[in-house]
Amino acid sequence: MSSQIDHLLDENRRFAPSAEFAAQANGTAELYERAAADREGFWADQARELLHWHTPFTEVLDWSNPPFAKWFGDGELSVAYNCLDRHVEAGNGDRVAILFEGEPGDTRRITYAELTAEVKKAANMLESLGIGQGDRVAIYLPMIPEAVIAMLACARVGAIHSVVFGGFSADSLRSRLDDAAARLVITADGGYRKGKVSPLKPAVDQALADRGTGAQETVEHVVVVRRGGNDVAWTEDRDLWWHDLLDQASAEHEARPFPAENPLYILYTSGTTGKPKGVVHTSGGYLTQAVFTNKYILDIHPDTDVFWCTADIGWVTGHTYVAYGPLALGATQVMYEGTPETPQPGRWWDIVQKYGVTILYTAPTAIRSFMKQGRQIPQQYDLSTLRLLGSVGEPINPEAWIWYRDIIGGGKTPIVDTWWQTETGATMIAPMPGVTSTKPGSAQVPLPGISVDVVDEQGNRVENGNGGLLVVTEPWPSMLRGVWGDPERFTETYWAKFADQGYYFAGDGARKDEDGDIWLLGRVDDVMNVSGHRLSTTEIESALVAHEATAEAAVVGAKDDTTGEAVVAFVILKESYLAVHTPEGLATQLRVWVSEQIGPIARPRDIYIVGELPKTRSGKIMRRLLRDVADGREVGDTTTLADTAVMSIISAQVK
Ligand code: 7RM
Repeated sequence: MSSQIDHLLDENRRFAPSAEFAAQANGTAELYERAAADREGFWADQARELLHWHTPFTEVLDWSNPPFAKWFGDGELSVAYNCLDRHVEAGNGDRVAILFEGEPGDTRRITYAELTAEVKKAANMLESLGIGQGDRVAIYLPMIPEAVIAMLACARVGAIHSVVFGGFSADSLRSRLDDAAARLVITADGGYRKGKVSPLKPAVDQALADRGTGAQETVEHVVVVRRGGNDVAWTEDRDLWWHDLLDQASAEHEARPFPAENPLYILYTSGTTGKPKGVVHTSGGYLTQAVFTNKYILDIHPDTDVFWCTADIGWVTGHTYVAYGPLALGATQVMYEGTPETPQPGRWWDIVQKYGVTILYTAPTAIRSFMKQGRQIPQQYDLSTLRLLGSVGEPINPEAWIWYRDIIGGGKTPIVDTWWQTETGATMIAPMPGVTSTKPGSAQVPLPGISVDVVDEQGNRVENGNGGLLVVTEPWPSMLRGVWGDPERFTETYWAKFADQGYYFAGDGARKDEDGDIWLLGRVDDVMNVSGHRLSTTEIESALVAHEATAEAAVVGAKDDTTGEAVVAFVILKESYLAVHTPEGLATQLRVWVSEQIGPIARPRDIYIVGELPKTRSGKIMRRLLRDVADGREVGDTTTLADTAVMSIISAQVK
């Protein structure tokens, strides 16, 4: 089978950085030169410059037993000290670390001194419960400061946290608790979502209910943060209030160093099939790349910027760009608990205006949903403080990119499209703002010190202008160190496909353009084969979104007697178009449009106009479920969907 993916869509717009932006940017072209001259030396320099080491390392990379890497292996550091104490010791204790905005409108300003004190108390609390190095702690919390405090407290005592999305069901929680053999669960009496308190504790109770199963055996305590204020069922001796424990805990706690390779966290990724994989990240290398990318790709200046990454802490983006990276850098950041449309559709822009946010980092799914509502909503707010915008999680279609820059960024902000994965731990491919001229829709270039390529099925590099499979060709500091409890699955999933070359297989399709810039084309599993042509979901979706009536689109390959697979599109229309056009008329228009834009081969056989698309909590479209609908099969596992009702609505609509 050929891995060549046909290329259909050309995008020729270019945006050079302004002289003003380039003059103040952290990043410089020289970083690329330094890294190219000595990759490992470059990362060693970054680790020394950006972090405090209790015991300096002498070894940089140990790759003697691939794919099991060790970075800075004989060094020792405290991740929590790097994120907290050192800023206080440097005289920045009064700097605000977290500007918290609750969904109901309550606010908290937490300085570095205050955050450090809270984490010290929480670390003492963990130790009083017998939690120490290597123990697993599950965190099942809303987006409130306690989530970050709990993560950092685990890091401080050398325990391994496993954050589980607050939206996941009792079953998903249970399987994660079982797999990691968690000793402690930290949860809340609820969190605010869409104007209501959404409970969390009942799911924990249910996950621990069946006597004799794994989690029931290992979980000793459930610590409950009071947030929603609602009553909770209480299991005596097992359940404890967070505030009771913290009130009793001392605010003195020395940050002990741990080896650079001490595991920091497990984060479960569901993937498309099989049981969730517990991706393992460790300390020194992870934190190095986390800080590096916050500084040079997100261009955070800790003394002047107000950074806002909108990701939930249940997603890896919330680990690297809310909890660890910004805090290790000493930055000030906004943390928002609720949903974007509560209590009104302009809530995010209200927050940007209120706190003077300068850097916004969010996902294409959010941008497209704002496009759907229309520009008149953000235009009611003063967004002029924004100076840089970031995108993560999916390919950002050129139309959404341009809208983001024009409507949110006032036509002047650089946009950094950052490609990475739970497994990579931090950004791998992105333009460097102030250095790279950006191209709407392309993540463009690997970071300094990161080596990626696009190859065919045999692992041969493809020429510029061609598509294939994205690989990482050299180990990197924040790479996953394994799959929890399953080294074979680690090797099999990521390293077996290109074992001869020793490449990491990312599972994404990609193309290199004539300049060698990288365009992500979606998951390889989602690539369609229409009459022998391999078509990427991304390009057809981008063409659909480029039509003025379309807000969002998902494309899948459905079984077809004549062409093998046929393109089937699920499309959400902009609100203003729904009122004046019939769905049938628009579907016909869109089929013609795609044909004109990128060629008849990509013309959708069927277009379904829908109200919602099935998405994970981090906003990724679950095309696998749409494929089930398009093929007329029963819809598969929907447990990781943000809203499980969506699939029944779509199935009913299609029938
Ligand atoms: C950070 C994160 C990883 C998958 C990855 C891609 C897709 C992420 C981009 C992107 C195109 C991007 N971690 N992806 N970022 N595709 N351009 N800038 O999303 O583990 O949840 O997902 O997400 O398919 O493999 S993740």
